Amino acid sequence: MAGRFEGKRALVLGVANRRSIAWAIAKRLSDEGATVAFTYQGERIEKNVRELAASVASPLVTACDVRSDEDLDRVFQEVADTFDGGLDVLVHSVAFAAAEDLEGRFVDTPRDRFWLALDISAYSLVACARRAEPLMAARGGGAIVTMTYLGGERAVPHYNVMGVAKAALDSSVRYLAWDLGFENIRVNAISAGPVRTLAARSIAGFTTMEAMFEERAPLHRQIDADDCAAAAAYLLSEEAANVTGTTLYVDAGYHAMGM
Ligand code: NAD
Ligand code: 0WE
Repeated sequence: MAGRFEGKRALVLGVANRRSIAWAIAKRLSDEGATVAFTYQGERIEKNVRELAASVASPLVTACDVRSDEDLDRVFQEVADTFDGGLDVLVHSVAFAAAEDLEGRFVDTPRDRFWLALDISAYSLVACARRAEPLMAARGGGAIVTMTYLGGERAVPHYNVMGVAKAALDSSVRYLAWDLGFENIRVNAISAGPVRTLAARSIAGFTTMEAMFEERAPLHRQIDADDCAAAAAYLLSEEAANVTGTTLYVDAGYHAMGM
């Protein structure tokens, strides 16, 4: 494939396995010439991520729990050491809410689990962007992409506290775009339709939701992780040089409908 990312250095957070949206994006960046560093959340998925990373000759695979400032400080230090103090691309594809909060009623969300979901799913983007800023500024600019979902703008039954977290994430994209624009760093989101990943498969009623999606979306078909990767590659490339603070919907048109 033509090398839109030849000579570019990327950091990807959020690969759990080969189905992860983050993996599709990382593979696409690598296929187009990027060198890609990875983080993984815990020992449980370390082997998966190391194998995937090795297949794209990644120079850095390191642990990162985005709730930990110490982890984040270490990760960005390792990235600086690996990439000679520079970073061009950051992919944030991380979200978490307690399983029980994606089943019951939103009104029952307790305080600690509300903040857990917002910490991992929204604040983590801000925490990463702040640490990426000097590394991207050293390269004359950069681009950041995060993954969001329509449930942050509309009430999607059972998405619950994750929807509130996505609303905070979406707004963070706009404020980060303003702050980091001074350094020629762009910040955008991709709003994806349902994709059968690890994070989605365990969700009760996911199959019913897919059927409803296919019926109501203008294109009457599912989207996949590679569709997200194509959109991410665009937003992260020079072709999107004047695109920042926005959301690109990769959802077969579902968001455009009122019925
Ligand atoms: P996934 O399970 O493959 O990815 C989620 C990732 O979040 C995992 O790699 C997991 O390790 C990571 N994570 C969770 N808690 C973490 C923590 N404390 N520290 C570091 N990492 C942590 O599932 P996915 O569907 O690829 O999800 C990626 C992103 O895409 C998420 O932001 C999700 O909200 C978003 N998204 C998914 C869909 C979908 O239908 N699958 C649709 C729209 C948006
Ligand atoms: O963002 C997501 C899912 C994110 C997610 C998934 C899990 C499952 C396992 C966050 N935390 C957890 N915690 C777990 O313990 N999506 C956009 C996919 C998704 O999730 C839904 C959806 C859709 C779509 C939940 C309810 C309704 C629709």
